[in-house]
Amino acid sequence: MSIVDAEKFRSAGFQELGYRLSDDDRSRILQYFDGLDARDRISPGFQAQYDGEGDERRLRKLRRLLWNDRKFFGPIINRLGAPDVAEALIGPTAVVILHAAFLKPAHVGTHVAPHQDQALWKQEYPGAFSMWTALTEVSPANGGLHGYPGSHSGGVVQHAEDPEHPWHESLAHVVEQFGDRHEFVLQPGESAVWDRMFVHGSGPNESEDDRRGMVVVFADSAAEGFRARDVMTLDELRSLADT
Ligand SMILES: O=C(O)CCC(=O)C(=O)O
Repeated sequence: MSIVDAEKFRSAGFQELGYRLSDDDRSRILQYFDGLDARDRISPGFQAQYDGEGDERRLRKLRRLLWNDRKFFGPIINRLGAPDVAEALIGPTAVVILHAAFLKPAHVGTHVAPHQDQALWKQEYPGAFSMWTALTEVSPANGGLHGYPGSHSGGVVQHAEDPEHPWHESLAHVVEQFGDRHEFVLQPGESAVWDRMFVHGSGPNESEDDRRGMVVVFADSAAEGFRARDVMTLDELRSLADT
């Protein structure tokens, strides 16, 4: 049986997948990010962003993880079952286009404004979805992660500049129209998937503990005009699995 129920996913725009990432892999990833967080400077290839300033400065976001270190992240993404999820939701032409970490550090972690991923991308990616995995506990107490069931069904909604949410354009001004908000309450190692149009965001982290997550984004390389800066096919990804 597939990890994901494609029909339910298409109707709600998201689905929680339960426990996908082993504690071993999770500790290895956390150590990896701690190592980067402890450095004054890290490779520009990670396109690092920070929350907080001075002594309080902490890593907020890292990008292009798989392309920076395919030997480390390739086997882990395979063990997560991500290639099978991509095959179930997109088909054999699915490719990875993005792989990032959202590290929302304790005390200084800022919110992620409600948005649709597709609205923030320069390219149109029909069929694209994200697989987000909790590396720590995730709940409203630490900034959490939330989304709006069914919000994917009306296509791209106009986003706006929002001084309260500096990282990117936001749907905060119209979020009520999407109805009840679903709070993702995830245990470490649990994953969720969402559609490229699914409206989601997260709060500031005022707690004592980091709230960390890692996201892999898949798109359909067979879509008309498909192009992306980074592309990894399912065959390439599966070739990185441990033998
Ligand atoms: O991890 C978060 O707080 C937000 C994640 C997100 O917006 C995304 O993966 O598109």
